[in-house]
Amino acid sequence: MNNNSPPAATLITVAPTGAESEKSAVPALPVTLDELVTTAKECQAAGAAVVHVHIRDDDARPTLDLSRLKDTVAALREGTGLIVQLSTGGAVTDSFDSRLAVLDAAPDACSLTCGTVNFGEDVFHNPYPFIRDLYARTQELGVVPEFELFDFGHIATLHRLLAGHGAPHGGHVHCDLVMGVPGGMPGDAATLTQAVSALPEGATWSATGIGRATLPVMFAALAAGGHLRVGMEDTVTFAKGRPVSGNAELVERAGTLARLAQRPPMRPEQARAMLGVSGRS
Ligand code: KMH
Ligand code: ZN
Repeated sequence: MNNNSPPAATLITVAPTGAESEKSAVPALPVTLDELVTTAKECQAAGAAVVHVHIRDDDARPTLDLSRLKDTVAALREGTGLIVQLSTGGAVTDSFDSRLAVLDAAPDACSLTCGTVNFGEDVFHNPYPFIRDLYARTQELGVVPEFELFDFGHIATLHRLLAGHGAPHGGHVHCDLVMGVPGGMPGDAATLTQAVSALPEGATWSATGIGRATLPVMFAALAAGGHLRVGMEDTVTFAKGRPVSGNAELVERAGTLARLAQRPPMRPEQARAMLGVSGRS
């Protein structure tokens, strides 16, 4: 059970790019390092504290190239105060080895998905031995994981992981409910409530709704005392018939709703303290 009282502030994570949308179809998608750093700065100014990062190659295709990842971590640290969370999910076509090697770019934090899930027409593969190896590597390298939960079985796997392998680096469990993926749990208030009640005691959590689930999940998460993830990885439509113009407007909308809920956006240093991410030297 998870009976925490609502936090005083709202952690906003921005996921600006993802691996799925094509630049040709979504011209506002940040795909170069310059575009990524620019959007990250704008999102920090709008209230984000964490950036969840997928990168692209020179042809704007998803890549896990280690040298590019290292340059990306350095540039985001130089240009922003955001917590830099690299995706270890990558694209559905990425190998387990390349996903494990993401941690060698030494980010502050990483995503760690707790199970396999149908992903539209594809399958996002996360068998338990891979999850366990990735978790062990986060502990070895001192990277703070965020547990990505696309379905209820993933919550059971998170309990199994923590019971078998101990606390994460930083000592705190933070989860992200990814809702509304075709193949995962639906993005509605009833499902969110059930999922939150199954999280480990003391865990904090954010939620994100994919596509049309964006707004219902955001309202439900705020009502239930959760944190928020927004960004063009998860939705490219701001309102019916109106494409997102950039990530900052999604962060601004989340910040506005968080302030209305009397839980204003958390600053990066507050987020570091909550998540157990060490400060920059
Ligand atoms: N692109 C998805 C296949 C993560 O970043 O950890 C996986 C994903 C999850 O986006
Ligand atoms: Zn991602």
